[in-house]
Amino acid sequence: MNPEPPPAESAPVGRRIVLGMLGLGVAGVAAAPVLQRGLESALGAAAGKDPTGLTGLLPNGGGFRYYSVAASVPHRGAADYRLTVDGLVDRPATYTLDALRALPQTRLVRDVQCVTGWRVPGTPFAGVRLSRLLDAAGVRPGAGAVRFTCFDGTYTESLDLEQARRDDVLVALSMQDRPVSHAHGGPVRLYVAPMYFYKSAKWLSGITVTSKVRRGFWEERGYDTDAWVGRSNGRDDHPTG
Ligand SMILES: Nc1nc2c(c(=O)[nH]1)N[C@H]1C(S)=C(S)[C@@H](COP(=O)(O)O)O[C@H]1N2
Ligand SMILES: [Mo]
Repeated sequence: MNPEPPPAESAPVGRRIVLGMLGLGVAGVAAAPVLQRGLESALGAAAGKDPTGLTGLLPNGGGFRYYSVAASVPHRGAADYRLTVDGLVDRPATYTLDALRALPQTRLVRDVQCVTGWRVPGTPFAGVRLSRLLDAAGVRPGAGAVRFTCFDGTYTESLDLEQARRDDVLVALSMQDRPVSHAHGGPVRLYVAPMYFYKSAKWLSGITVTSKVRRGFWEERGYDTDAWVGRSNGRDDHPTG
């Protein structure tokens, strides 16, 4: 599948991610636009052959772009999906998809904002509040953060406990009022409404309560763990909203 050339305002999508993938990490992210533009032509060929589909536009995505740092991701559904909650908790648990569906669902409609500039206004997400799962597990004293792992085998994310307990942080089962598709991280993804979309880990399979924040995939590569939209280094050199 050949990714379409991205629209002009989001051309940096491939560039920034490729910088990260090449291990330039913090240096790459923090680099002046001039440096990035210089590198862009050098990286153009690599971006065009990007095996992860990082630069792909979702066919029916309604403005969303497909992101995966893993080259391929297994499909999971009601029969084989599991979400584990463990770490510094009194009652570790494993949820099936049906078990998550049986819990009270919360629906939020907010704007989605990626650090690379694209934005999708008014997107409905619904699912179980993360705080509910944490309460069910019984967070132990001394816990300070939550680490998220994914069944793509690669991506990780994190929140401190106060952020994780917010009402607008969901373990999402639906997006755009449909079950979360595989491409969007289904059957279950995290949705952290007030933060840049990289916090919203796709293909969520693990929630581990930890003592301290352990940086996630993009955070290891220079992006803020406290990724409040408009109030973190996720705001790049070409904001669109
Ligand atoms: N597992 C996983 N989750 C992920 C990512 C990823 O590469 N892998 N990319 C993040 C980024 S940078 C964005 S913008 C969104 C993209 O979500 P979408 O593919 O549904 O548009 O997922 C976030 N969650
Ligand atoms: Mo993103």
